[in-house]
Amino acid sequence: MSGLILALDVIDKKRALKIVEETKASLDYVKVGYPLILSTGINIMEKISELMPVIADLKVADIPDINELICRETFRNGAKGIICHGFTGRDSLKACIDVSREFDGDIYVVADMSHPGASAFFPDISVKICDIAMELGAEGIVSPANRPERLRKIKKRIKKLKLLSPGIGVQGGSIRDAIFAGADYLIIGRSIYMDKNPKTAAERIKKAIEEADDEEFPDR
Ligand code: O7M
Repeated sequence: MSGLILALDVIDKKRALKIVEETKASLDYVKVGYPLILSTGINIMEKISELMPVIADLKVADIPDINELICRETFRNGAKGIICHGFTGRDSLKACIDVSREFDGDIYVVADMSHPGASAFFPDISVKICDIAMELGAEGIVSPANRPERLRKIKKRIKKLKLLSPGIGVQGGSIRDAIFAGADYLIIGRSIYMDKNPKTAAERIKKAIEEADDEEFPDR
């Protein structure tokens, strides 16, 4: 069964918590990133984690010693998972994964991206990133749903590692394509929090995920 991760890219604390309260029955995780953390403070992760497990999307991409410090502070402040970049190489990613073990936390590694400019680097480096992430024991990979053929190749490569996929709705990807390509979790933001009723938007999306899951698809 595929899951739903809310990308909570709002910058108001009250609004953020209200959206989580309203939508949590349809969610598996809440992803918080720089917009919310920088505008409201790092404590927002503890607050949200009282309602839902939090994945901190910090796209960590520094030298190993600094990655270690970043990840430790992030786990200490309530994150269950952290999203890191993989292009920095094995030692930098290993520093993140070593810290995750201290907290029984999860590291997810970006292996491709959804915006047009990403094509300057991806997918040339995607397979290498996936292989390093698998070798080091990452929990999952992030790769976008608006490039479903690339997503499918990544899932074939990473097999049992979780595949988290953004780029749905506003960025052009579809729920069905993402699930057929092998996504385990869909990362969705604006289609939920910009809706005039985030609760029903999340319910609608959850239902569409369940329907796609139930469809027969030979190559899955
Ligand atoms: O559904 P949206 O377009 O409003 O939000 C998409 C979220 O996914 C947003 O939080 C982005 O930071 C994130 N994302 C991408 O849109 N594209 C990527 O290539 C990667 C991510 C991401 O989650 O990286 C970890």
